[in-house]
Amino acid sequence: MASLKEKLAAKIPAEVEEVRNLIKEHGDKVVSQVTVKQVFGGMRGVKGLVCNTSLVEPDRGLEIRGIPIAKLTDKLPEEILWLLLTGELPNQEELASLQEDLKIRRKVPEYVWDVLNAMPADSHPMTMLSTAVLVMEKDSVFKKRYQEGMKKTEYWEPTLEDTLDLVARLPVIAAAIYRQRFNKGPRIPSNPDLDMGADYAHMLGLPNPNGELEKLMRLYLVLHSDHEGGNVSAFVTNIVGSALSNIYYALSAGLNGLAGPLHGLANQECLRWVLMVQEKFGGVPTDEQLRQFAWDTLNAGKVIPGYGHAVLRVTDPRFDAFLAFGKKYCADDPVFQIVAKIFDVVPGVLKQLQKVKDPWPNVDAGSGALLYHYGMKEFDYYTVIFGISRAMGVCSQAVMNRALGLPIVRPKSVTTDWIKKTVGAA
Ligand code: CMX
Repeated sequence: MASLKEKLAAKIPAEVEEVRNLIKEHGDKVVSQVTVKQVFGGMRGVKGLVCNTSLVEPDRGLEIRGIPIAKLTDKLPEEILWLLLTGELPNQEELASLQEDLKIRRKVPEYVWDVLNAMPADSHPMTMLSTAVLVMEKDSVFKKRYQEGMKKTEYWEPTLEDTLDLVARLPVIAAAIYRQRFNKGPRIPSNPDLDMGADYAHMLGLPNPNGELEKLMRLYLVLHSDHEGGNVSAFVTNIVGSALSNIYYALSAGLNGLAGPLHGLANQECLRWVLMVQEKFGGVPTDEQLRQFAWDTLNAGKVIPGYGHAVLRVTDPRFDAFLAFGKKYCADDPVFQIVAKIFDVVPGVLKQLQKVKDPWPNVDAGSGALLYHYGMKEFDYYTVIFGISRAMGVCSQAVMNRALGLPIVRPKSVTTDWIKKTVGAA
């Protein structure tokens, strides 16, 4: 049975060869053009990056290594990690070997706790997560091997080592942040008999009725794991990593991007909005009340969190998966019922705005209500769960980028004057 590293070592040479030949034979062919609107519009739609771990098509949503996310919702996060890296789902033996490896790596260095304890008590949980990741940089295997002078073709190996250390430790760190930041009592030690999602649920210390919280955590970690290469967290991790900064530096930077309200923080903002609805109407509102509330939000110059997307033009299949979970396990919960009603009403409102290209819910629209249902009422924390999941995708991308020997990223910027001259504007 091959370990993850052996499996990758066997696959990488062919991928490197494929890309080398592609560049040699077709290197000068055009795959994308850039308009002035795109230059000023966040490069939307410009094809200038490679990401083989996943793809997001506007009309289909996330596919991990060619498999639609809807077909992966019963998988474990560890299986998704293997899939992201190798392009295949693991067999039982491979999964067992990866889980064993991750369990050994779960031990968090003591200095991480010292740093977290020294932070201001009201620090945002995402700041705590990003800091904890950054402080572990001193133990990076990549950094050590680079200083010793390794060959470029070996870069991916210590990046994989760092990735596995990080992925294994992040749930432990994230659970500790939850307990420290929200005065939930001492840290709960990891249970080596549990898989990643179940162990995370266990370390949070929240009720786990009929094992539902651990089911939710597994699903959560699977759904947020990757979303191709151009979203803020993936892009930032990629750019920082391309300078050969180790993955701790790169992931910490990516997490800082995830902490923005237009990206990962939208899930905490979304639940805030749902609870405002609940408070204002004393429960589930009528369609008309909700429509008016949505308009009030928009007229106040705010976005409706959890709706819209830079790439998607259909309901996010990850939202569908959360909705299905809610219908199965907590259909009677009024907060979940409001989420379902928002899905009925808000797309119609956003369509009327016309400028919104995607009126449909994204992943952040439904997840918060489920966490809330299982007793996690501290919505400032929600993006942390997104972060530990997203780490699997962006770190896998980093391993592949190093395997392919991709260079430092350095697109060209121009001035507004240059653009004016180039397009013949007055
Ligand atoms: N509510 C109100 N207005 C919205 C909107 C929403 N949910 N979604 C888009 N718009 C507005 C934009 O703000 C923009 O307005 P201006 O031209 O006045 O600036 C206009 O519609 C066009 O935007 P777009 O091309 O449809 O969307 P973008 O690619 O620029 O932005 C996104 C995408 C996600 C930032 C945006 O839809 C948004 O702000 N949504 C709410 C926040 C959110 O849910 N973010 C999470 C996304 C998923 C994730 O990364 O985690």
